[in-house]
Amino acid sequence: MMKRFVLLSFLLIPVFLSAQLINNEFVLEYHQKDIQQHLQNLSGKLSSRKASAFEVKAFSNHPKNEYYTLKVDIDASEEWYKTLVRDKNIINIERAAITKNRNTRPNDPQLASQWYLETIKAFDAWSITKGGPDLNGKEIVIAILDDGFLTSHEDFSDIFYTNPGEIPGDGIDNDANGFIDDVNGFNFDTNTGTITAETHGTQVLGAGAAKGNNGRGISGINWNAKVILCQVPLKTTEVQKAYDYVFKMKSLYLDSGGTKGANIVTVSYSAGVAERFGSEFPVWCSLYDKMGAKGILSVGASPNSNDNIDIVGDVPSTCESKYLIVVTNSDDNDIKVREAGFGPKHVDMAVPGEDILTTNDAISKYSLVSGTSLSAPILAGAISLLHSMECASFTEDYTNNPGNTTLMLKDIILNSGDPISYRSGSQIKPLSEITVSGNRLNIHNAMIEMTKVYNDCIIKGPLEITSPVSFNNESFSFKYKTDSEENLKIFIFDVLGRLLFRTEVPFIKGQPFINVEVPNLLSENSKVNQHQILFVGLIQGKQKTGKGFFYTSSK
Ligand SMILES: [Ca+2]
Ligand SMILES: [Ca+2]
Ligand SMILES: [Ca+2]
Repeated sequence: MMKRFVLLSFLLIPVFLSAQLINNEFVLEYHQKDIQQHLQNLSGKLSSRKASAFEVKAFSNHPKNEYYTLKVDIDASEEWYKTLVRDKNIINIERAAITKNRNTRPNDPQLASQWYLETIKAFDAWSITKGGPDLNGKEIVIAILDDGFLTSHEDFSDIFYTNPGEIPGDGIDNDANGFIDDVNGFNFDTNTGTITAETHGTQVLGAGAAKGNNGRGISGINWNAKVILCQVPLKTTEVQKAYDYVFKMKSLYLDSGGTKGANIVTVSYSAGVAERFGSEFPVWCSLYDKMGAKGILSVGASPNSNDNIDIVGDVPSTCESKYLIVVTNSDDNDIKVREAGFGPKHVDMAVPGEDILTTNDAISKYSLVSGTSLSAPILAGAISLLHSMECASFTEDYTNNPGNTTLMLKDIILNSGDPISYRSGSQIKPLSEITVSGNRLNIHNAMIEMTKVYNDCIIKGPLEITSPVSFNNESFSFKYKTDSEENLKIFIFDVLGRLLFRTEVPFIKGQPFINVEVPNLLSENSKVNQHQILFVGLIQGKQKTGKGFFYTSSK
């Protein structure tokens, strides 16, 4: 009995001594309506005289919201906590905590370059898609949670999601989603739609989503990303409110058939609570599953310290959700940066985060910075880019079965990366020893893997006929690839170069083949024999290609 007591005390001491936890603030998950009355009843049973002084608030204005924040008197906080943990009516309870931004260490701006774009094969990926809407023309949205964003930065032109149902600045929640004036997102610090500038968030935002090909600054991974901004103070309660908002906006989007809310496919957060475990934050961790079931793949940054987080802890890195990818930081030698977290159970992969040129404050505009903070949004940008691929069956699967399709996408991203290394003393060892996949992100490889899972994906490139030409008396068809959207001119020649047929068809986005009806034309053409070699020629703008095929008339 004594032994048990000693062990328990030992386990509890660090929890109560921690500076990160806010001992008298809690997040509760509760399914019944009148939590005020329930807590009132509980407080009457507590021995502390100060137990009756408590303040409970729903996360947002929804009448049946299942998340609440609870503040109690500090002297009664231990008794409250023990009672609430035992209370079967409370589904989950956690203490609030202070979060800390993952570092972005400034570096010498003279070294400025976007070296990592070649490493993660972004240029090859951009030959397939540069981002933009999905095949149904629906916007693809990245949610970013951070401390603030310089929205007026020159390289953020046209990158922000705009809530179609919200009128800015009128103090009214026009779309009745529970958030007043949430036009480009929401400020969870001030409870307004006004986003204000902070350096960390501005650096994170640019790495993932700076505007590409606009003649300014840098390029994010997705040239045409739409970002929904969630400004969060360094406190877990507000972080969870922001995740809950992301969940609600995606749910609204799905429930309204795309007319309300936002088509959020990924959410990135580059901060957390170090040396804590997901089991201490059950409400927070459960949000990743809730978002994941709706099709949101979350990205988290491991700490900027050479720690095994499986052992020392980190939140959200140690949340056990399948829908969360936790990244560590790799450098231009493809080696894990020493000051970056690892963990064979909880750190999934490496993404470059060292010496990253990104957007900065209004004075310096751009800056070279380092840290897992940059790795996370780079991955989020890559996830959104994969959603922009022209893969009809992927887009259909994602619409009909968002949760499973998101898990499939996660598998592709983890497994298509390139294996890299880490330093252990003077030795170089495989990263697979200390992370889940052992890989560093390779976006182009991920796209190639997508085409294997979904065989209707369109790989863009110079004009080329990519399949044999099939032919019968009525029509001919072939698969092709192109990087242009101009009309396609199609010609059929015989071996002597005589033109037998010509037509012009519009380029159709998302259709990787051409099928041309030629009723009676060839069979009535005296030049066409029953069996002969013909050639199809394809011209689009200044590009030309062609292919021979063996024609056999059925007559
Ligand atoms: Ca609103
Ligand atoms: Ca409004
Ligand atoms: Ca740019």
